[in-house]
Amino acid sequence: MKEFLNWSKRCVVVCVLLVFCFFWGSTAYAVEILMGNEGMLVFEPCELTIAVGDTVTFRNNELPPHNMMVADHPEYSHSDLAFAPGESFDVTFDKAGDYRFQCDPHAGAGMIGVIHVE
Ligand SMILES: [Cu+2]
Repeated sequence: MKEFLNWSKRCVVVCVLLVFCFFWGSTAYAVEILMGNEGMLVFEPCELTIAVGDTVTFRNNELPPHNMMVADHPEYSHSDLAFAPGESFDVTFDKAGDYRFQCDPHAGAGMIGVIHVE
């Protein structure tokens, strides 16, 4: 009997995890890209793949000011420079494509990235 209870408890845990994973996987998820990281003028991560409709949060981390300009896509760009630590802005990508972006003040230092929207 005790063994049966243990087994049924495990079953409940597995079921809860499965339900959790199902809902987690089905919601549009939010991703964060840090601007400036570990003393480097970089986007971290500088490449990622998201689904159509997903929102990316760009957050000031180190060495501001930063902005985020998407080549040929002013509608996704954020030209205003973020100065304050932790300052952030959200960009929702509602069309599939590969979007190359850069931080205008630091593009020459390699602060560039690409987002693949599938
Ligand atoms: Cu920058």
